[in-house]
Amino acid sequence: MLMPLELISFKLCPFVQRSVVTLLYKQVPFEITYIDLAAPPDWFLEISPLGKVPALRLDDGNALFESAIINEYIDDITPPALHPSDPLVRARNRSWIQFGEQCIVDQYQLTVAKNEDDFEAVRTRAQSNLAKVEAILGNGPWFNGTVFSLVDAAYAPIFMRYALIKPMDDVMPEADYPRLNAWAEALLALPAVRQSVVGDFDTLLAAYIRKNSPYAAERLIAAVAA
Ligand SMILES: N[C@@H](CCC(=O)N[C@@H](CS)C(=O)NCC(=O)O)C(=O)O
Repeated sequence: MLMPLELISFKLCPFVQRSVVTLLYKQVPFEITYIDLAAPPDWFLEISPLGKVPALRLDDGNALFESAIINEYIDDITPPALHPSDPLVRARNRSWIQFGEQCIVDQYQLTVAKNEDDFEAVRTRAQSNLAKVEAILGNGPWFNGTVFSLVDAAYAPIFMRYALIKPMDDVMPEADYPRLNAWAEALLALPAVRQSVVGDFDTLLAAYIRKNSPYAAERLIAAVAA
């Protein structure tokens, strides 16, 4: 019998969102607990050695950390598997999930860039990394073709955030990234993705950007917050 799962979260975390997408897509019951990352509770630091979310607590006292690992565990205990069975395809999927972490970091750094030079440098790097994903994508609609996988869950948070800032800055223009745009469109139409963030996500993200970088706020958020 499936044990209740508790996902430890921060409302704006794209890595947490990878796991929420997986849980919702697989219709796995779970609870979500939000913590203050600036003042993490002791019990959290005991289960997440780097002090990072997501962490996943099981009701038998065990806990896991790292979004990619958590997602594989969720997938393993809730068949049918989203992760491919072929060892090479599975390994390749893991590689691109790992690469997606850098795409998330690029995107985060864009939202905290303090000035034009920083912003442009990060934007260039983000686009260069996105181009590497564009180059290996097939016809879709998902990363592996017709079958949804953990790679899809891993990239959905990136596309949601780029879609939010698109009215101000289209980092992933259709003309240059046609396959990424088609993939993003398919993902953002999925209920498991649409429901994977809190209701006031746009406002919270805008406030976060404003607080951390007035410069990035000016470049990115006019369209998502009054
Ligand atoms: N590789 C980790 C990255 C997780 C991560 O960086 N989470 C951020 C929030 S989005 C965090 O907890 N930061 C707190 C810190 O670095 O102290 C994963 O995939 O789970």
